[in-house]
Amino acid sequence: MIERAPFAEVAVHVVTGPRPGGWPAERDAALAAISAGARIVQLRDKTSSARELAEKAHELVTICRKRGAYVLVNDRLDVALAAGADGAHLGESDLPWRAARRIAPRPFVLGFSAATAESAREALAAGADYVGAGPAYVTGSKLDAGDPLPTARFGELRALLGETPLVAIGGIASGGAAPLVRAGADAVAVISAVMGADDPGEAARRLVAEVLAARAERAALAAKRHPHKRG
Ligand code: TZP
Ligand code: MG
Repeated sequence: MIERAPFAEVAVHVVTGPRPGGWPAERDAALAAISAGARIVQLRDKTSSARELAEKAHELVTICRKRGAYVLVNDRLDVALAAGADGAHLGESDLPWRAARRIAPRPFVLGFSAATAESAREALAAGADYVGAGPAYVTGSKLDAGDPLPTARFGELRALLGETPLVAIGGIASGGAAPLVRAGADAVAVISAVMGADDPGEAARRLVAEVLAARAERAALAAKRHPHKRG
């Protein structure tokens, strides 16, 4: 049994998505990423039935619990709760965020998608444990993702989120995480960088190292600017 790191320390969320070989291959890619240091798996699957989703979530929960990783379910709070997952990730067309928080009090983890300052304030007020913002870059994994956000947006969002982690998503691969973290993101979430990799473990390992190095750079810069402030 591996001890679970505090949620705010997590550097990389692996989000499931299409991989040749279907579910066992997608699950195994996510688990390889976990072994390589990603500490969150988000089950994202827009086509399975609720029953199938609950089975997949339950499989992930059983394995990830032993390995000190969190399991979140995209879109479906009901499935997340039924499967004993750690949390859910909800966008602007999923359950209303305040209602979700009422149904699922902490320590259940709720992440909300918010790409603008207004929406991020709403997410905070509704009780977000983290905010996901994207797309950071052009992505082929979400057809309605829209245009990439300006990198400076991650700085604006960071400034208003306080202690709440900001997770960047969308088109992030090796080399693309550091600029976002330097700008203000605390972690990155990826689908294709891991699901589409020949070696998902290696892809995750690189991303984790990149995020941690960029976080350290940002902290060092902040310490230089404000030598008496913590963090
Ligand atoms: N939300 C915004 S962009 C995106 C989601 C789910 C897709 C991320 O996938 P990829 O393959 O990492 O670009
Ligand atoms: Mg959604």
